[in-house]
Amino acid sequence: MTFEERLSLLRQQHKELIQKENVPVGEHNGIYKRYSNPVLEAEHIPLEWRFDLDKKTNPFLQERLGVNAVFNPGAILINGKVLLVARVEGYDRKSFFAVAESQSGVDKFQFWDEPIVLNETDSPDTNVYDMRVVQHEDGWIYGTFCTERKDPNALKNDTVSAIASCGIARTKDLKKWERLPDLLSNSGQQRNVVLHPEFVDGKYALYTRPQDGFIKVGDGGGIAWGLTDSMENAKVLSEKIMDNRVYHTINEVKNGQGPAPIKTDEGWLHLAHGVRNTAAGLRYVLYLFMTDLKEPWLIKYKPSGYFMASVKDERVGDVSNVLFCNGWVVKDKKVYIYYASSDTRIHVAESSVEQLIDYVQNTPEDALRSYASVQQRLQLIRKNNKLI
Ligand code: M1P
Repeated sequence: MTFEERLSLLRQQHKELIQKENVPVGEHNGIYKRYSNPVLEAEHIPLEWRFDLDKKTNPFLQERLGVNAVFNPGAILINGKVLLVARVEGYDRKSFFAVAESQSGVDKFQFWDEPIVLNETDSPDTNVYDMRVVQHEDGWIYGTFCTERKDPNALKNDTVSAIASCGIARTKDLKKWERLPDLLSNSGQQRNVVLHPEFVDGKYALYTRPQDGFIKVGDGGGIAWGLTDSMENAKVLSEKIMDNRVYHTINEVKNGQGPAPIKTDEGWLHLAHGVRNTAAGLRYVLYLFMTDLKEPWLIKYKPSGYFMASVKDERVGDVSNVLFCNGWVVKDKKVYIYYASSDTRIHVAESSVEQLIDYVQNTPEDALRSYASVQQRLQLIRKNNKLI
């Protein structure tokens, strides 16, 4: 095949992929429905970002800068379009952010011409990932993300230990970003920091996740709540755990706030991830809860167990058995949940605010013991049997 033929084939395959329509698949839980195809994968990345398309310098049309995965996107609705700020990870293991947009929110996502250029602070990031994108009532769109650097106190031969902190940037259009200083807090490590969209007591409010080690939570852990006077020099001096880790539950090992919560008449709807350990490694699932409208750190409803866990092809990837979500949008009364599976690809699930409120308010809480869990189920069975 000539250079020209191969290029034309690559272009054709890419076009077909990004124009593919997506359809809901039969899901019978009454809570949400999944869509059949991932909305973004590594293959969606434009050819110009991966190949040198100049025949003179690349006669074999080789891929020069491969992309390994596209996952964990922030999400925002602007002028009726869904914009995903995806985590794009190259073969070199470095992640960066790139915006892809779609009119429908379920298919035909297309990347903008170039990835986001995020300036560094005085302490350059080694890796940045998992941006939460929030339209704040102060008028700015904020991105909070994880910035990872080598632990300066690591022993000489330790090439693994890292420090995770919360990076902050803001924008009006997702094109031009202003990098702000990283969040200061008393915790050794911070990932999964999310900005609450409204002021609380005149301050910016953050959902944090204090932990002692990069992977291990140590004495920390749990989704916490903290306030800061400004986002230009964000500083959280006190973090109050609002959703703790609990023995033998889906978030026994750790958890983290997903996207910013959605405001409803009944309270703030939250989506989070919970992690437990297994013989096969960590298992990440998604769960939902609702907090008080005026005091968003107070949990009013928390259904037992998970809301979504990986199924079928979602189960396998770079880090298998992981569902992670840091982006959702409300569009035309529907809620689109952009979740990533196994640190590899992005999917969408569709629900509505009404369905999610019903789910959080009417699903029993975790009974915490097998006996009590059977009682919950008996209650359901006997109620149903009376209907016959
Ligand atoms: O590999 C699973 C996830 O692990 C981390 O999440 P957490 O901080 O909750 O452990 C992040 O690296 C996330 O990107 C990743 O999907």
